Amino acid sequence: SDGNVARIALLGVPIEIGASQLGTLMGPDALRTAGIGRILNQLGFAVEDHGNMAKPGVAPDEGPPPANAKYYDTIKGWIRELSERSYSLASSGAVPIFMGGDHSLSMGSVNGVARYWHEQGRPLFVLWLDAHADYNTPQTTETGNMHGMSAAFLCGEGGLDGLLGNHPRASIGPDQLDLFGIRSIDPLEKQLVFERRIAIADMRAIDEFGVGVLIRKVIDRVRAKNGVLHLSFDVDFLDPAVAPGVGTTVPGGATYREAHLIMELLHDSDLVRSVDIVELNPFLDERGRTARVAVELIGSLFGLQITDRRTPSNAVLPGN
Ligand code: NNH
Ligand code: MN
Ligand code: MN
Ligand code: MN
Repeated sequence: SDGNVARIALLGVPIEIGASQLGTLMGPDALRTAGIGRILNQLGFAVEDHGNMAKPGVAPDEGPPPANAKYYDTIKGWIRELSERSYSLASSGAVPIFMGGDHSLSMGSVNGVARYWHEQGRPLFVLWLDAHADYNTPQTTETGNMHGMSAAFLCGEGGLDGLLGNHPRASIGPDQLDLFGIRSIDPLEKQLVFERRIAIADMRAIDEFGVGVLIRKVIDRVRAKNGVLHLSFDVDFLDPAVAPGVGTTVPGGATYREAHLIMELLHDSDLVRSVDIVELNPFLDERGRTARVAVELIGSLFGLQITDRRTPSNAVLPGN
């Protein structure tokens, strides 16, 4: 062996209170049971499992939390600690996989890796595979659930400004986010996303152009800026028929093969340096199906191929 095997660091982040339904705290262990470590090992990676983060202690009292942000004080405890863990895992040279847990965790995981890549002088782009835009602020949300606010927070939107306390905030620009697979968006959230000119491939665009063309556009944009890519994979991106084990299923999602093709193209791009897998709710799953699909997709993302021959890329992109 070459002594320089790529390392993947697994970290479980069992947050559940950012979501509307309880149960995502079981996500990390379901992914382990479904074989996330084994499949990565078989692909030749050195896999280090850092276990699950412990529930943070009582957060310091910093005055009244913002309105319309449920469990703000508890979530701020998770996010501050996770941001530090994420920064040090990225600094160690490993590819971290953050196993959720609900999507509020991305406020910490992405903040940490963004801070690291900023120091390296490479912009971090974020691909948000999700049925939802997660671009709410406390001013626009209809539910107060913080898992619906993480993308907005990461792009520097106001309203949760004290969340990180004195931990560094490393926001990305709104032009470094790609929302992909979207089919549910709240009215004020929609307005904000359009004002910020966030790139969106909604399900209508996916139906019309296909994921191959649209993912290549994402990849080209990252390459053009010498950036790296964080994949934030909300399993409700998938159609509920493929992935029933989520609290917020929305009909009309990605098929099994569309999702695999995305992962295969991302693997070939060699740009992905960190990953979130979020919103898996084993309490709602059917005989482990959703956990298994998520692990199979991680396999494709890290190089599992149908044949060992590389597919020639001859796609012509619209507008290129
Ligand atoms: N937009 C809704 C909200 O803010 C739903 C968010 N739910 C998600 N996001 N599952 O991925 O509450
Ligand atoms: Mn989400
Ligand atoms: Mn979602
Ligand atoms: Mn590879």
